[in-house]
Amino acid sequence: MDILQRALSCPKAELHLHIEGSLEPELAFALAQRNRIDFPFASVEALRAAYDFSNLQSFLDLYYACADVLRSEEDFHDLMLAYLRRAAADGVSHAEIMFDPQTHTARGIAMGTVIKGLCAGIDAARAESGISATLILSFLRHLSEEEAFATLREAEPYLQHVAAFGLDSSEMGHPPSKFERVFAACRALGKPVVAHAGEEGPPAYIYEALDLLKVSRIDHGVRCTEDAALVARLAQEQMPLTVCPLSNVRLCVFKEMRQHSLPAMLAADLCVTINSDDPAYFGGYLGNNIRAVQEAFNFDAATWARIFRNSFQASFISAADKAAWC
Ligand code: ES4
Ligand code: ZN
Repeated sequence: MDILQRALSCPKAELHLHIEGSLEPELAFALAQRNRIDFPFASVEALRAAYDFSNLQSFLDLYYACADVLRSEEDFHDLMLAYLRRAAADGVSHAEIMFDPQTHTARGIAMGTVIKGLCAGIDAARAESGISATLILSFLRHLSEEEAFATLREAEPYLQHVAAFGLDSSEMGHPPSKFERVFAACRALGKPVVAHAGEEGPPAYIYEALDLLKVSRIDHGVRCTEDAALVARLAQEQMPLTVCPLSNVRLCVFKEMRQHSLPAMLAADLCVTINSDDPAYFGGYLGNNIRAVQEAFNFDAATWARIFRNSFQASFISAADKAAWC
């Protein structure tokens, strides 16, 4: 078997995936019809044609608009099951999945509807293929600290279903420091925290995520290579970075895959993982990210083995389960 085929079939964990970003146009149209919603696109093709992004915000505008078709517990179940089926086909045996409750509660969808639906999808997928998955409740950083605290309060009855907390949405102008107190409250619940930092934002935001939010992983972090001292620290601490190659190219963080900082990050001994972010919007699931990276960089088998070992090491599964996978 060649290196690519082995990489595709190797057991791996996916640690950076927004469930709302796995909403395929076909499912979006089906849910719009089921929920009798006037969807502002004429066809699946017209919607796909709108996937022409110039930066993070241009994507987020469409991503939030499409999420409007998600209304019932069944919708969230169907979305989750569809993602986990595709992930399992790419060799994913464990996924830690972000969801944005504020995108839904702001539209009058109850927190319980979102979480119960997503958990039902996780249970169905596990029964089908054995894949395991947990949820990361992510706060929208363009909203206020007060709104984040209100969301945390609404989630209280469901915290047994929340493995960790995250921070996503528009990065520029919304530094991690804005959520220092929210994240302290999350950590006081005994849960790990992660944050998007250094996707579009500067290395200073990565320092803030480490020092103020006390994250266990940095989501993206690809701009760390602009700061040698930061790279040295991330390597020394073996701080995991959840890199999303196709996302970075689609959102113009890098002009093309060959310009991605991934090889430099690996050369600097960083704990890199590869993930799909918003696969319905960015050109594919984990398998397609692996194919695109291999086409650009032609990694050897040991590098792929290291990346997938990192994915389990960086996950929030038990030490015993890590030992079994690594
Ligand atoms: C996101 Cl790529 C990205 N960055 C920040 N927030 C997000 N939410 C969904 N995808
Ligand atoms: Zn993301």
